[in-house]
Amino acid sequence: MGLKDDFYAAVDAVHSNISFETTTASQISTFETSIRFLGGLLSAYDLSGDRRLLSKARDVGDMLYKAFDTPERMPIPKWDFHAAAEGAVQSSPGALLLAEMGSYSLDFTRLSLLTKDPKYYEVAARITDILYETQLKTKIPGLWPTHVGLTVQSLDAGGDYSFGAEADSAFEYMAKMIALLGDQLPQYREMYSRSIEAAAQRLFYRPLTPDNEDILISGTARNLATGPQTETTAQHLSCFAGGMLALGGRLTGNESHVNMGSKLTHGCIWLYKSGPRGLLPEACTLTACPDAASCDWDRNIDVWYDALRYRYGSSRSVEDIIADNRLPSGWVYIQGSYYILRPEAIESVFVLYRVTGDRSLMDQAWEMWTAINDASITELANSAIDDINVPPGQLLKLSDSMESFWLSETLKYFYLLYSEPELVSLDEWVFNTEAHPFRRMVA
Ligand code: DMJ
Repeated sequence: MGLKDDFYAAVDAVHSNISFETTTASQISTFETSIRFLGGLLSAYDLSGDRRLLSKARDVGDMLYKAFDTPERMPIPKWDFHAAAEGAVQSSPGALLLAEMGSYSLDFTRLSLLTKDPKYYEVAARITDILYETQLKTKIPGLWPTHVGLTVQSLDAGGDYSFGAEADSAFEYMAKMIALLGDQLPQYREMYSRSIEAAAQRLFYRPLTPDNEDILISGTARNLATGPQTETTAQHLSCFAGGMLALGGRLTGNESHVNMGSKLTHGCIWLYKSGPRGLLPEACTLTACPDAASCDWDRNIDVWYDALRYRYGSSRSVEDIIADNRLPSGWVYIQGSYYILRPEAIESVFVLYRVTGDRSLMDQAWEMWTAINDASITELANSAIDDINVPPGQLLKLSDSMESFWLSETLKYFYLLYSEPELVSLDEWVFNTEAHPFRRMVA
């Protein structure tokens, strides 16, 4: 943005005032520290070349490396940094969330490349090898569950599979490692391709919409006694998938992925457009078209009504259920009505725009921006919102909180969407999951 004085003032402050040798927190999140602190410092170094940032990144990497010092060589997700400093014996918990296990590859690999010390890459690669070995042996081959065991034998522990909460970036990093390394490790291409093949069968569905849009949503697959079943959920977090397929499709030369990525991105744009106050809440449940190839609202409206009766009972009319719950057309349930300024939808719009050059995406993003800013702006900044599904005319209750990803991701993707494509070109840069750009090895 050209804000160089502010940037260097921040670098001076990081250099002089921030130490990663101590913390007042009793525990730290290994995953969040990696994607936000390590990723942020590496990216700032890649963008500026200021070696003070690389030195700090190395401090964070060395600190995090200790969290992998367990018998299984798996990370401790909520890590007692102080006990570790005193030399306590460490062990991983019996199970991990997939995102907590599989989201180190990009940041740790970039750190190894920049420091020329392979140890960070090696801890992440060990996890990649386990994921590779188990990927086709799970209950939904190609996908790993959200809850995973620590070994090859116990990995397929959970029963839920999705690109949403607790899993997302493990999948995202398969595609992004292809970008970072210029496709030099075929393992990542293979893992990315396997996961998309499975997701197209088990996670993606076409929602029933009043205008019969040909779009896709990434839902949840649950393993039941009768076999895997797709649940028609929609999470804000899953909206990164459109961008992942657009990028992955372009990198692997698979245009069908780019097309699916476009449908998924337009699915999230539709969710914003039809959602309360023009926003997509954290999580909701929709209605799937019975036949994805041809889906007519008028002919299928009973499918929506039946889903409503099934969820809310048949003692009230569907009209009352829709009105009482303030449900947009085709929506069945809003299980998370809060809004925390997340980036995933605009992230996919940005990536799809850079991949396809489709300028109509800018207009659609502007509608999203207007709705977000109108609902969340305060005198000082933008705030998360406790509940966006309140009666029309009622003031929204702001939560007086703003996650760092509003600045590092959401605003950055909006800004870059309206900038020239040469600014942080995707031919030269790959974004980590917190939207910190790393320089790619091969343009
Ligand atoms: C970010 O911290 C990252 O994108 C992460 O991978 C999951 N989602 C949040 C923002 O929603």
